[in-house]
Amino acid sequence: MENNVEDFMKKVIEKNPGEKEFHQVVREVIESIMPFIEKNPKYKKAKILERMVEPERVIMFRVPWVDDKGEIQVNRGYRVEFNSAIGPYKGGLRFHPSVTLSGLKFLGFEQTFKNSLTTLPMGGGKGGSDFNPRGKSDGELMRFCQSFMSELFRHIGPNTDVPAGDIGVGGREIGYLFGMYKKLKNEFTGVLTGKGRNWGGSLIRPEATGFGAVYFAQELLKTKGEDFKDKIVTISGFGNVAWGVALKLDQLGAKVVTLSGPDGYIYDKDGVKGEKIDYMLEMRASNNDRVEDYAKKYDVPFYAGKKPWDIKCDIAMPCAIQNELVGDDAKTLIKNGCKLIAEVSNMGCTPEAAKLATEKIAFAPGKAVNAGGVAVSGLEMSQNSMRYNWTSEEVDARLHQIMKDIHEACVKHGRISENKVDYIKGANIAGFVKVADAMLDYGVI
Ligand code: 2IT
Repeated sequence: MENNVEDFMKKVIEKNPGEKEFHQVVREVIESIMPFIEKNPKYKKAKILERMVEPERVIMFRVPWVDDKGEIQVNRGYRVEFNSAIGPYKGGLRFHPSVTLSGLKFLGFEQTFKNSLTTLPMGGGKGGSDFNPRGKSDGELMRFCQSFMSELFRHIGPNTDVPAGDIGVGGREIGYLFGMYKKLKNEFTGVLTGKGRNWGGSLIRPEATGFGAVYFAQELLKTKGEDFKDKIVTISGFGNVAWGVALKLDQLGAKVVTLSGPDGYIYDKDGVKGEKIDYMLEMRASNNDRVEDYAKKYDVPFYAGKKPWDIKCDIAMPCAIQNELVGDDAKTLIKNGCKLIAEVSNMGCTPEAAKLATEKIAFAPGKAVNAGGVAVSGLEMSQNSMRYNWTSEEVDARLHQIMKDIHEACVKHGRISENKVDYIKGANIAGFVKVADAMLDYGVI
């Protein structure tokens, strides 16, 4: 088995040199799926894994735009259309200076499994640009988005590829992107999700990733006879995802004591609640990309250049970016009595951190925990197709049920003993089967 994983990885590394994040995510998936494949030779014979690690299509393009000083800037745009076996490519757009092809291939691969887990008919894709929104004016953001869409529009469509937001892309950016698409195509369709309420967006989509993550963690806690009441939770990030998590945790009586940004983290021992949660939206809209403003406004300690994982907590929920919680952080959390690491960011934990948490406490992987965001995107697509809007109660109830179903699927495929579930294994196998079976049905294509 070990050999099979190593042989497989050797080929993936040779074929995709230097793509570190992509190698990392493929290894994580392959390690849990290989034993399953060995037991089910039909997948092996059809070379399903070999086919799944190759994106169906990669689009890379120039994005020129003019800044406020009249200077021309050139960024690179991407869309990785990874897998359309069970539906149109679906996944967010990330605008962040760290964006590379490797990073988007990791995210697109991960998205394929995540979207399959949601139970909705969506394939996997991801895109974005190395554009840095920090410090940009509204006009600059708009011109960048318009230039980006003036190329992307010819590759996407409501039945082909449906992008959404991710880091650096929220409601405002989706507005600029959708406006340009609509103009170029002369069509009003659900080609993007995360749209504004008045032009085809779904209620609860802004909250969905965070709410879904908390619903998933709630299910996991339930298996241990626990709930969120009076729990101390450390979270990282301060953007849309962290906001939704903080909002739902506050409703459930937990106390969120940290937020973080690229500048460091804040520690609020009284809890991030009430208007402090609304203030997170202001920080995001300011384009300053820092949390120190929170510390100044609410007079709480700020730790420059640090991550919040040395604060004592019951539950840790990383909500920022990949590999933000490493092995040593996991050790500190476990030593301080943390009982669960629920990864909300995509691949937020390094393999060492995820393994430690799985063995010693409990761990839930991002592709299951954060699937609520794309799940409500799927519900937005359904509403757009029907030309109808559901109430927030209806969308929230559907989201809640989907997260319960994802948790159940993880338990079904990931149970390793009477009181232990390997959620990484469970999520990977559950996500794989649906996509793989569809690929078998299509033949070699
Ligand atoms: O990582 C993710 O699942 C997202 N950024 C959301 C994707 C979507 O299509 O809503």
